[in-house]
Amino acid sequence: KKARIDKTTDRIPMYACQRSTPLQHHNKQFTDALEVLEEHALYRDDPNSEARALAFRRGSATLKSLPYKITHVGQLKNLPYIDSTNSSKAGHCKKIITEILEEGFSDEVEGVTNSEFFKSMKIFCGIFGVGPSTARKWFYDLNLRTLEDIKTKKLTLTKDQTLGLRYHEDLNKPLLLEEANHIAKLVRETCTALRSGCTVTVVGGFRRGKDKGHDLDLIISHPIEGNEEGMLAMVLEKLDEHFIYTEKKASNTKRQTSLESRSTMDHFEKCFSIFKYRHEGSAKQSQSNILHLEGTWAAKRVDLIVVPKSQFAFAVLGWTGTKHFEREIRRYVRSEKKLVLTSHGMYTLDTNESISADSEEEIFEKLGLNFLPPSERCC
Ligand code: DCP
Ligand code: MG
Repeated sequence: KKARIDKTTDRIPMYACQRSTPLQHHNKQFTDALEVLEEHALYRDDPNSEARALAFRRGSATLKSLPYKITHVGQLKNLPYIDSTNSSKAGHCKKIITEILEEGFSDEVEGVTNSEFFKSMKIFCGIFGVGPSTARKWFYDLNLRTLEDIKTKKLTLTKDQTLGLRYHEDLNKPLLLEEANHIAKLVRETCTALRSGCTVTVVGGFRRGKDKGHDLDLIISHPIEGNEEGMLAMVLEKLDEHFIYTEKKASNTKRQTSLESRSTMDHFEKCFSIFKYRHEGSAKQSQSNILHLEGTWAAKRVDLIVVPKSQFAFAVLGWTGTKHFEREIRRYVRSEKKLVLTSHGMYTLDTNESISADSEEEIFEKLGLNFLPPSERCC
């Protein structure tokens, strides 16, 4: 029944959603190199950069799924997106891996890593609110290079970017699992106190088993459809003193049902925020369970997403990631199943009929995929 889609070369399936990809794998030396080239491609602005970036990520994702370490070139034979007779992009991945196998490093990767462009873009894009196009403007048009340059130059900044600079040091330190659990607990207790039965689910990297991340992603829901409504405003008000910044996005349920707007961005009511995380021992917990902020604290990024029960399984799947896993499962669904998968649901490509599911397991099942737990989606 669970027919594997055998668009496979040898035994490694083509789509990352068809194979297990653990967090810890055997080929980090190669995947780190390929992901530098992916990142570099994403920083550049030419018509091919997106496709180039994707090709490096696909090659990297194949290597991450291998249950052994690559030690010689012969092992690259038939690997999806690495060994392909008709793709120059796969050839590029193979060339890099071969270089590393033979020389211990890749000239091209070293060159990129040490380039002024890459180094500055990495710094600029590491600022909350700054993306590649702003970063490129700063680099090329204004000749800026360092964080100091950004801080001293009188630039016109968005609200996000101003905060991104103000809390730069905090926001560029990884958010630790322990801290994430602390914040999740506070949000969960606040939500359930406001409305009994309310659920708060950790998604994103922490759900995949990472022990640190760039932010905490939380889905707020309720077992009774409709009871999630209004939760965001209430929880933000209740936890007001814990937030430095909140950027609310209204839900847009009208758009979600029309085919053309099913882009990668979802339409849930959500909030991108900067949370004021107080360090252990620096606060007293009062009886009302509100933490009193005293002493040292650090700014941490937290995303809250409000999801109605009927879309919950899809939202959890869509927000658990990785970004590449999401891209792959959606590509598989469209090409192999003639369906559309989003964080809101699943629909037939031709008639736009909705197919429901109550759990991630059920979604995989209905897609003819073997279930992959979050910890095996680390592509
Ligand atoms: N995601 C999505 N659409 C969005 C935002 C996110 O599909 N508009 C998905 C892909 C991500 C996950 O949600 O894997 C969470 O996004 P993050 O950017 O927080 O990524 P991670 O949590 O995977 O990594 P990190 O540890 O850096 O936070
Ligand atoms: Mg995250």
